[in-house]
Amino acid sequence: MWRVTVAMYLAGAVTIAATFAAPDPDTSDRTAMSVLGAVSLALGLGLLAAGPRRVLVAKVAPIAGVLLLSTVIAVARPIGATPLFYLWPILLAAYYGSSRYLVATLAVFCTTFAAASAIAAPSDDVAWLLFIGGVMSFTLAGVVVNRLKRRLDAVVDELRRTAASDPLTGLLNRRGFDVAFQRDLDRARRTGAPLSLVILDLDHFKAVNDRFGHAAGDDVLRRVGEALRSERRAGDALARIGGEEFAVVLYDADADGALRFVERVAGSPLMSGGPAGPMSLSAGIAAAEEGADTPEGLMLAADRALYRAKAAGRGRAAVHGQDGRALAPLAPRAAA
Ligand code: GH3
Ligand code: MG
Ligand code: MG
Repeated sequence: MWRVTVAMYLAGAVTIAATFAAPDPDTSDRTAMSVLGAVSLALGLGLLAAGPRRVLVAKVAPIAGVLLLSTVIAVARPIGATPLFYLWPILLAAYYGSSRYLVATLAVFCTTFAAASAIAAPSDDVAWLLFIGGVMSFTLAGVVVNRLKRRLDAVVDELRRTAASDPLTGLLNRRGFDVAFQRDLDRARRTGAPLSLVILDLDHFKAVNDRFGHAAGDDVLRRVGEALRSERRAGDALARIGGEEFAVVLYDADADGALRFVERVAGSPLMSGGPAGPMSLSAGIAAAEEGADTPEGLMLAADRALYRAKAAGRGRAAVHGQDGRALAPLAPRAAA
Protein backbone atom coordinates (compact mmCIF):
# COMPACT_ATOMS: atom_id res chain seq x y z
CA MET A 1 0.00 0.00 0.00
CA TRP A 2 2.81 2.34 0.99
CA ARG A 3 4.94 1.53 -2.05
CA VAL A 4 2.03 2.02 -4.46
CA THR A 5 1.25 5.38 -2.86
CA VAL A 6 4.86 6.56 -3.05
CA ALA A 7 4.94 5.42 -6.69
CA MET A 8 1.75 7.40 -7.41
CA TYR A 9 3.26 10.68 -6.17
CA LEU A 10 6.61 10.13 -7.90
CA ALA A 11 4.85 9.15 -11.14
CA GLY A 12 2.72 12.33 -10.76
CA ALA A 13 5.89 14.47 -10.69
CA VAL A 14 7.35 12.63 -13.69
CA THR A 15 4.07 12.99 -15.60
CA ILE A 16 3.96 16.77 -15.06
CA ALA A 17 7.59 17.03 -16.24
CA ALA A 18 6.73 14.89 -19.29
CA THR A 19 3.84 17.19 -20.30
CA PHE A 20 6.37 20.01 -20.73
CA ALA A 21 7.75 18.08 -23.71
CA ALA A 22 4.31 17.85 -25.37
CA PRO A 23 3.08 20.52 -27.83
CA ASP A 24 1.54 23.29 -25.67
CA PRO A 25 -0.66 26.11 -27.08
CA ASP A 26 -0.39 28.10 -23.84
CA THR A 27 2.80 28.01 -21.76
CA SER A 28 1.67 30.57 -19.18
CA ASP A 29 1.00 27.78 -16.65
CA ARG A 30 4.58 26.44 -16.68
CA THR A 31 5.67 28.03 -13.39
CA ALA A 32 2.60 26.90 -11.46
CA MET A 33 2.84 23.40 -12.93
CA SER A 34 6.51 23.18 -12.01
CA VAL A 35 5.63 24.08 -8.42
CA LEU A 36 2.90 21.39 -8.31
CA GLY A 37 5.26 18.83 -9.85
CA ALA A 38 7.76 19.67 -7.13
CA VAL A 39 5.03 19.30 -4.48
CA SER A 40 4.16 15.83 -5.84
CA LEU A 41 7.85 14.88 -5.80
CA ALA A 42 8.24 16.18 -2.24
CA LEU A 43 5.14 14.29 -1.04
CA GLY A 44 6.41 11.07 -2.67
CA LEU A 45 9.87 11.41 -1.12
CA GLY A 46 8.34 12.46 2.22
CA LEU A 47 6.14 9.34 2.28
CA LEU A 48 9.14 7.22 1.33
CA ALA A 49 11.15 8.68 4.21
CA ALA A 50 8.25 8.35 6.69
CA GLY A 51 8.04 4.61 6.02
CA PRO A 52 4.86 2.51 5.90
CA ARG A 53 2.60 4.42 8.30
CA ARG A 54 -0.97 3.26 7.96
CA VAL A 55 -2.70 6.53 8.80
CA LEU A 56 -0.60 8.56 6.36
CA VAL A 57 -0.98 6.08 3.54
CA ALA A 58 -4.60 4.98 3.94
CA LYS A 59 -6.20 8.10 5.38
CA VAL A 60 -4.23 11.08 4.09
CA ALA A 61 -2.50 10.23 0.81
CA PRO A 62 -5.52 9.57 -1.48
CA ILE A 63 -7.44 12.74 -0.50
CA ALA A 64 -4.20 14.74 -0.67
CA GLY A 65 -3.74 13.34 -4.20
CA VAL A 66 -7.24 14.49 -5.19
CA LEU A 67 -6.58 17.99 -3.80
CA LEU A 68 -3.26 18.19 -5.65
CA LEU A 69 -4.94 17.24 -8.95
CA SER A 70 -7.75 19.74 -8.45
CA THR A 71 -5.09 22.42 -7.96
CA VAL A 72 -3.36 21.27 -11.14
CA ILE A 73 -6.65 21.53 -13.05
CA ALA A 74 -7.29 25.01 -11.63
CA VAL A 75 -3.98 26.32 -12.97
CA ALA A 76 -3.50 24.20 -16.14
CA ARG A 77 -3.92 25.98 -19.50
CA PRO A 78 -5.55 24.06 -21.17
CA ILE A 79 -6.97 21.35 -18.87
CA GLY A 80 -6.40 18.70 -21.53
CA ALA A 81 -6.55 15.14 -20.20
CA THR A 82 -5.56 16.08 -16.63
CA PRO A 83 -8.85 14.83 -15.05
CA LEU A 84 -7.93 11.28 -16.14
CA PHE A 85 -5.37 11.22 -13.34
CA TYR A 86 -8.05 11.39 -10.63
CA LEU A 87 -8.34 7.66 -11.28
CA TRP A 88 -5.10 7.03 -9.35
CA PRO A 89 -6.02 8.39 -5.91
CA ILE A 90 -9.60 7.16 -6.26
CA LEU A 91 -8.46 3.59 -6.97
CA LEU A 92 -6.07 3.78 -4.02
CA ALA A 93 -8.89 4.90 -1.71
CA ALA A 94 -11.21 2.22 -3.13
CA TYR A 95 -8.74 -0.64 -2.75
CA TYR A 96 -7.01 0.21 0.51
CA GLY A 97 -9.55 2.39 2.30
CA SER A 98 -12.81 1.66 4.08
CA SER A 99 -16.13 2.34 2.30
CA ARG A 100 -16.52 5.49 4.41
CA TYR A 101 -13.11 6.75 3.42
CA LEU A 102 -13.94 6.14 -0.25
CA VAL A 103 -17.16 8.17 0.10
CA ALA A 104 -15.17 11.00 1.69
CA THR A 105 -12.59 10.85 -1.12
CA LEU A 106 -15.34 10.92 -3.77
CA ALA A 107 -17.03 13.89 -2.06
CA VAL A 108 -13.75 15.85 -2.04
CA PHE A 109 -13.19 14.78 -5.66
CA CYS A 110 -16.63 16.01 -6.88
CA THR A 111 -16.57 19.36 -5.07
CA THR A 112 -12.95 20.33 -5.76
CA PHE A 113 -13.13 19.09 -9.38
CA ALA A 114 -16.20 21.30 -9.93
CA ALA A 115 -14.48 24.30 -8.32
CA ALA A 116 -11.28 23.72 -10.33
CA SER A 117 -13.23 23.41 -13.60
CA ALA A 118 -15.05 26.66 -12.83
CA ILE A 119 -11.74 28.45 -12.17
CA ALA A 120 -9.85 26.98 -15.14
CA ALA A 121 -12.47 27.20 -17.88
CA PRO A 122 -15.70 28.83 -16.66
CA SER A 123 -17.30 28.90 -20.11
CA ASP A 124 -15.69 25.89 -21.79
CA ASP A 125 -18.27 23.26 -22.82
CA VAL A 126 -15.64 20.54 -23.15
CA ALA A 127 -14.37 21.12 -19.61
CA TRP A 128 -17.88 20.58 -18.22
CA LEU A 129 -18.40 17.45 -20.30
CA LEU A 130 -15.07 16.22 -18.91
CA PHE A 131 -16.35 17.02 -15.43
CA ILE A 132 -19.59 15.05 -15.84
CA GLY A 133 -17.90 12.11 -17.57
CA GLY A 134 -15.09 12.07 -14.97
CA VAL A 135 -17.41 12.18 -11.97
CA MET A 136 -19.63 9.38 -13.30
CA SER A 137 -16.82 7.09 -14.50
CA PHE A 138 -14.45 7.45 -11.54
CA THR A 139 -17.22 7.17 -8.96
CA LEU A 140 -18.40 3.96 -10.61
CA ALA A 141 -14.85 2.58 -10.84
CA GLY A 142 -14.19 3.42 -7.19
CA VAL A 143 -17.39 1.80 -5.94
CA VAL A 144 -16.88 -1.38 -7.99
CA VAL A 145 -13.26 -1.78 -6.88
CA ASN A 146 -14.21 -1.14 -3.25
CA ARG A 147 -16.96 -3.78 -3.35
CA LEU A 148 -14.71 -6.33 -5.03
CA LYS A 149 -12.04 -5.69 -2.39
CA ARG A 150 -14.58 -6.18 0.44
CA ARG A 151 -15.57 -9.52 -1.11
CA LEU A 152 -11.96 -10.54 -1.57
CA ASP A 153 -11.26 -9.76 2.10
CA ALA A 154 -14.23 -11.90 3.17
CA VAL A 155 -13.08 -14.83 1.00
CA VAL A 156 -9.52 -14.61 2.35
CA ASP A 157 -10.84 -14.55 5.95
CA GLU A 158 -13.00 -17.59 5.28
CA LEU A 159 -10.14 -19.47 3.61
CA ARG A 160 -7.83 -18.67 6.52
CA ARG A 161 -10.44 -19.98 8.96
CA THR A 162 -11.24 -23.18 7.05
CA ALA A 163 -7.55 -23.89 6.41
CA ALA A 164 -7.03 -24.03 10.18
CA SER A 165 -10.14 -25.92 11.27
CA ASP A 166 -11.49 -29.47 11.21
CA PRO A 167 -14.85 -29.58 9.41
CA LEU A 168 -16.25 -32.51 11.43
CA THR A 169 -15.78 -31.12 14.94
CA GLY A 170 -15.15 -27.43 14.30
CA LEU A 171 -11.98 -27.70 16.40
CA LEU A 172 -8.59 -26.64 15.07
CA ASN A 173 -6.90 -29.04 12.67
CA ARG A 174 -3.23 -29.96 12.91
CA ARG A 175 -2.18 -26.90 10.98
CA GLY A 176 -4.18 -24.49 13.14
CA PHE A 177 -3.04 -26.32 16.24
CA ASP A 178 0.66 -25.92 15.42
CA VAL A 179 0.22 -22.15 15.19
CA ALA A 180 -1.78 -21.95 18.44
CA PHE A 181 0.63 -24.26 20.28
CA GLN A 182 3.68 -22.17 19.34
CA ARG A 183 1.85 -18.97 20.32
CA ASP A 184 0.87 -20.38 23.74
CA LEU A 185 4.37 -21.72 24.39
CA ASP A 186 5.83 -18.30 23.61
CA ARG A 187 3.30 -16.69 25.95
CA ALA A 188 4.10 -19.16 28.75
CA ARG A 189 7.81 -18.49 28.28
CA ARG A 190 7.24 -14.75 28.60
CA THR A 191 4.97 -14.93 31.63
CA GLY A 192 6.57 -17.92 33.38
CA ALA A 193 3.14 -19.62 33.61
CA PRO A 194 3.04 -23.42 33.50
CA LEU A 195 1.69 -25.07 30.37
CA SER A 196 0.65 -28.65 29.63
CA LEU A 197 -0.06 -30.57 26.49
CA VAL A 198 -2.63 -33.38 26.45
CA ILE A 199 -3.10 -35.93 23.68
CA LEU A 200 -6.30 -37.96 23.89
CA ASP A 201 -7.07 -41.06 21.85
CA LEU A 202 -10.36 -42.96 21.81
CA ASP A 203 -10.03 -46.63 22.75
CA HIS A 204 -11.00 -49.30 20.22
CA PHE A 205 -12.67 -46.69 18.07
CA LYS A 206 -12.38 -48.85 14.98
CA ALA A 207 -14.84 -51.23 16.62
CA VAL A 208 -17.40 -48.39 16.91
CA ASN A 209 -17.23 -47.82 13.17
CA ASP A 210 -17.39 -51.54 12.48
CA ARG A 211 -20.36 -52.18 14.75
CA PHE A 212 -22.43 -49.01 14.43
CA GLY A 213 -21.32 -47.56 11.10
CA HIS A 214 -19.21 -44.61 10.08
CA ALA A 215 -21.96 -42.03 10.70
CA ALA A 216 -22.22 -43.16 14.34
CA GLY A 217 -18.42 -42.94 14.57
CA ASP A 218 -18.58 -39.36 13.31
CA ASP A 219 -21.24 -38.58 15.89
CA VAL A 220 -18.95 -39.86 18.65
CA LEU A 221 -16.10 -37.68 17.36
CA ARG A 222 -18.37 -34.61 17.41
CA ARG A 223 -19.35 -35.43 20.98
CA VAL A 224 -15.74 -35.65 22.05
CA GLY A 225 -15.22 -32.20 20.51
CA GLU A 226 -18.19 -30.88 22.51
CA ALA A 227 -16.92 -32.49 25.73
CA LEU A 228 -13.50 -30.87 25.25
CA ARG A 229 -15.15 -27.52 24.58
CA SER A 230 -17.32 -27.65 27.65
CA GLU A 231 -14.46 -28.58 30.00
CA ARG A 232 -11.67 -26.32 28.76
CA ARG A 233 -10.89 -22.85 30.00
CA ALA A 234 -11.51 -19.99 27.56
CA GLY A 235 -8.47 -19.64 25.32
CA ASP A 236 -7.17 -23.23 25.62
CA ALA A 237 -6.40 -24.52 22.11
CA LEU A 238 -8.39 -27.63 21.12
CA ALA A 239 -7.62 -29.68 18.04
CA ARG A 240 -8.44 -32.89 16.26
CA ILE A 241 -4.97 -33.88 15.09
CA GLY A 242 -5.78 -37.30 13.66
CA GLY A 243 -8.73 -39.61 12.99
CA GLU A 244 -9.72 -40.18 16.63
CA GLU A 245 -6.89 -38.31 18.25
CA PHE A 246 -7.25 -34.94 19.94
CA ALA A 247 -4.75 -32.47 21.39
CA VAL A 248 -5.27 -29.72 23.95
CA VAL A 249 -2.88 -27.02 25.13
CA LEU A 250 -3.67 -26.03 28.70
CA TYR A 251 -2.21 -22.65 29.49
CA ASP A 252 -1.49 -21.97 33.15
CA ALA A 253 -1.94 -25.65 34.07
CA ASP A 254 0.67 -28.09 35.39
CA ALA A 255 0.49 -31.89 34.92
CA ASP A 256 -1.94 -32.30 37.84
CA GLY A 257 -4.23 -29.63 36.44
CA ALA A 258 -4.10 -31.35 33.05
CA LEU A 259 -4.94 -34.68 34.70
CA ARG A 260 -8.05 -33.18 36.33
CA PHE A 261 -9.08 -31.76 32.95
CA VAL A 262 -8.76 -35.19 31.31
CA GLU A 263 -10.78 -36.78 34.12
CA ARG A 264 -13.57 -34.23 33.63
CA VAL A 265 -13.62 -34.90 29.87
CA ALA A 266 -13.71 -38.68 30.38
CA GLY A 267 -16.56 -38.27 32.88
CA SER A 268 -18.56 -35.84 30.73
CA PRO A 269 -22.10 -37.04 29.94
CA LEU A 270 -21.27 -36.32 26.29
CA MET A 271 -18.82 -39.24 26.37
CA SER A 272 -21.57 -41.65 27.42
CA GLY A 273 -24.73 -40.51 25.65
CA GLY A 274 -23.65 -41.31 22.09
CA PRO A 275 -24.86 -44.07 19.77
CA ALA A 276 -22.10 -46.44 20.91
CA GLY A 277 -22.66 -46.01 24.65
CA PRO A 278 -19.90 -45.01 27.10
CA MET A 279 -16.67 -44.25 25.23
CA SER A 280 -13.36 -45.01 26.86
CA LEU A 281 -10.30 -42.90 26.14
CA SER A 282 -6.59 -42.86 26.90
CA ALA A 283 -4.48 -39.76 27.47
CA GLY A 284 -0.84 -38.73 27.48
CA ILE A 285 0.20 -35.58 29.34
CA ALA A 286 3.41 -33.58 29.07
CA ALA A 287 4.17 -30.43 31.07
CA ALA A 288 6.51 -27.77 29.71
CA GLU A 289 9.64 -27.37 31.80
CA GLU A 290 10.86 -23.84 32.56
CA GLY A 291 11.12 -22.47 29.03
CA ALA A 292 13.07 -25.46 27.75
CA ASP A 293 10.47 -27.17 25.58
CA THR A 294 9.73 -27.05 21.90
CA PRO A 295 6.35 -28.02 20.40
CA GLU A 296 7.97 -31.08 18.80
CA GLY A 297 9.56 -32.17 22.08
CA LEU A 298 6.29 -31.83 23.99
CA MET A 299 4.33 -33.70 21.30
CA LEU A 300 6.82 -36.55 21.45
CA ALA A 301 6.67 -36.64 25.27
CA ALA A 302 2.85 -36.63 25.36
CA ASP A 303 2.78 -39.29 22.63
CA ARG A 304 5.10 -41.54 24.65
CA ALA A 305 2.91 -41.10 27.73
CA LEU A 306 -0.16 -41.95 25.64
CA TYR A 307 1.53 -45.10 24.41
CA ARG A 308 2.20 -46.05 28.04
CA ALA A 309 -1.47 -45.50 28.92
CA LYS A 310 -2.56 -47.71 26.01
CA ALA A 311 -0.05 -50.41 26.88
CA ALA A 312 -1.23 -50.41 30.51
CA GLY A 313 -4.70 -51.43 29.40
CA ARG A 314 -6.35 -48.22 28.02
CA GLY A 315 -8.95 -46.08 29.82
CA ARG A 316 -6.26 -44.19 31.75
CA ALA A 317 -3.93 -41.21 31.66
CA ALA A 318 -0.13 -41.19 31.90
CA VAL A 319 2.10 -38.22 32.66
CA HIS A 320 5.44 -37.98 30.90
CA GLY A 321 8.34 -38.19 33.36
CA GLN A 322 6.26 -39.80 36.12
CA ASP A 323 6.84 -43.42 35.09
CA GLY A 324 6.85 -44.67 38.69
CA ARG A 325 3.42 -43.24 39.44
CA ALA A 326 0.32 -45.42 39.10
CA LEU A 327 -1.74 -44.48 36.05
CA ALA A 328 -4.92 -42.56 36.76
CA PRO A 329 -7.99 -44.46 35.55
CA LEU A 330 -10.36 -42.48 33.36
CA ALA A 331 -13.89 -43.60 33.97
CA PRO A 332 -16.70 -42.83 31.54
CA ARG A 333 -19.80 -42.00 33.55
CA ALA A 334 -22.75 -44.32 33.00
CA ALA A 335 -25.36 -42.71 30.76
CA ALA A 336 -28.27 -41.14 32.62
P1 GH3 B 1 -6.78 -48.01 20.06
O1 GH3 B 1 -7.52 -48.33 21.29
O2 GH3 B 1 -5.49 -48.71 19.95
O3 GH3 B 1 -6.61 -46.53 19.87
O4 GH3 B 1 -7.66 -48.57 18.86
P2 GH3 B 1 -8.46 -47.76 17.80
O5 GH3 B 1 -9.38 -48.68 17.08
O6 GH3 B 1 -9.10 -46.58 18.43
O7 GH3 B 1 -7.31 -47.20 16.88
P3 GH3 B 1 -6.95 -47.46 15.38
O8 GH3 B 1 -5.84 -46.50 15.09
O9 GH3 B 1 -6.70 -48.88 15.13
O10 GH3 B 1 -8.22 -47.04 14.56
C1 GH3 B 1 -8.62 -45.73 14.45
C2 GH3 B 1 -9.90 -45.72 13.69
O11 GH3 B 1 -10.44 -44.43 13.60
C3 GH3 B 1 -9.77 -46.21 12.28
C4 GH3 B 1 -10.72 -45.39 11.50
O12 GH3 B 1 -11.75 -46.18 10.98
C5 GH3 B 1 -11.31 -44.44 12.49
N1 GH3 B 1 -11.45 -43.08 11.96
C6 GH3 B 1 -10.45 -42.23 11.60
N2 GH3 B 1 -10.98 -41.08 11.15
C7 GH3 B 1 -12.33 -41.18 11.23
C8 GH3 B 1 -13.43 -40.31 10.91
O13 GH3 B 1 -13.26 -39.17 10.47
N3 GH3 B 1 -14.68 -40.76 11.14
C9 GH3 B 1 -14.90 -42.01 11.63
N4 GH3 B 1 -16.15 -42.37 11.82
N5 GH3 B 1 -13.90 -42.86 11.92
C10 GH3 B 1 -12.63 -42.46 11.73
MG1 MG C 1 -7.81 -45.09 19.22
MG1 MG D 1 -5.34 -43.33 17.12
